[in-house]
Amino acid sequence: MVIRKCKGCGAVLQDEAPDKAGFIPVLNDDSKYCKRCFRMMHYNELPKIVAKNSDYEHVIDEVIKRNGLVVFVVDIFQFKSTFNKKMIDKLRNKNVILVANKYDVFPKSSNIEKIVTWLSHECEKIFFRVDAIHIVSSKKGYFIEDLTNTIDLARKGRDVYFVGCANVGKSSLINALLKKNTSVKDDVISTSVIPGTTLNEIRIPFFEDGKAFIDTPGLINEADVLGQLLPVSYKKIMPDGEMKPITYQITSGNSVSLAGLGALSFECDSPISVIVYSSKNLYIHRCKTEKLADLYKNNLGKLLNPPTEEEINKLSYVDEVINFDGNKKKDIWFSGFGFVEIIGKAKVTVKRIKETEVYITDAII
Ligand SMILES: Nc1nc2c(ncn2[C@@H]2O[C@H](COP(=O)(O)OP(=O)(O)OP(=O)(O)O)[C@@H](O)[C@H]2O)c(=O)[nH]1
Ligand SMILES: [Mg+2]
Repeated sequence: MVIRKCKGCGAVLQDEAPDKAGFIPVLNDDSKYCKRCFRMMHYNELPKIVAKNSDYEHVIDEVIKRNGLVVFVVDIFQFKSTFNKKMIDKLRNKNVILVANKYDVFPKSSNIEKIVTWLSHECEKIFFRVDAIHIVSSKKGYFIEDLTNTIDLARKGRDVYFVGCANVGKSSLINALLKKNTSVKDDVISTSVIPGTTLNEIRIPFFEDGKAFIDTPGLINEADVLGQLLPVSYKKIMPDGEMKPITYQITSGNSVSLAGLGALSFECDSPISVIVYSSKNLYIHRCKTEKLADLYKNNLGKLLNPPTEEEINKLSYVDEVINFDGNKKKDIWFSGFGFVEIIGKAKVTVKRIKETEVYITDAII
């Protein structure tokens, strides 16, 4: 029998096990999408079966052995956690185009050339050579033509592989490329807010020479805040449109709470500026540092939401002290839900969910 794969997630179609990947009630020669993908596409249902990192490893190692052009997709809103070391180590010595997706969530006023320079600097710092850097929005279709042109030039008769962490928008990017360059109007590959939507390699013939776009499962980042929360909170954390930065003039003894996902407490000799870049659905709150512990004790899961009351029981927080010398504007990146720009000299106590990470960079904006 010919093995048929679901066009939405790449799983092998089967009509025997409803709880397993690739299930379709009636399997025949016309079958295209499994029940899971059909329900995601037509009823906006979230997938219950998701890829595991073993699926990612299995596919990516296979893909990397082949002689293809690699499009390494990162999420610009979660740059530090999706510019992932494990991914990078696998991609060294390959032909790589770095694509920073989700540009639509950045403030319209942000300077795209400066961001490209910033990205190339981040690559240089770790000696990661890329052939080109592109900033795009798969959702809005921004700069997809420019990326198409670069792929055409760099491909040299090869297939094009889309790789990266889960949820960065690899499948959305292929859908956007198909919509921009063919008569396709609707999404071809399944996408969702749940990390692990794509289950296996998906080959989409695209080029006249028979070569294809190839989607892959993403590496699930264990340090991402999503791993600590339930799907109800995901949509609040991911910006659904342009971020509206919130600027504070901060003096010593002030704190800023980022919903219930973390907080920053400041000690500084003179006032500093602090700019929070996150989803506008997150409740950002300034208070006196001496009140922060009570705020978390009394309002976590309520005013400070996410996390929801259902999620808080399994969460614990840790404090980390970071000193800023004030010579350069810096960003503190929280894995999964945004970043905070610090302008000035300060000692900052960062409260974060224990399993998640924070990263410091020069300011991106
Ligand atoms: N704002 C915004 N959201 C996007 C963009 N591209 C993708 N998304 C959203 O990001 C989430 C993940 O998108 P996917 O395309 O499923 O990501 P993926 O990298 O294929 O994820 P896996 O298959 O899990 O590895 C979905 O909720 C998308 O709607 C974008 O350009 N802007
Ligand atoms: Mg995908």
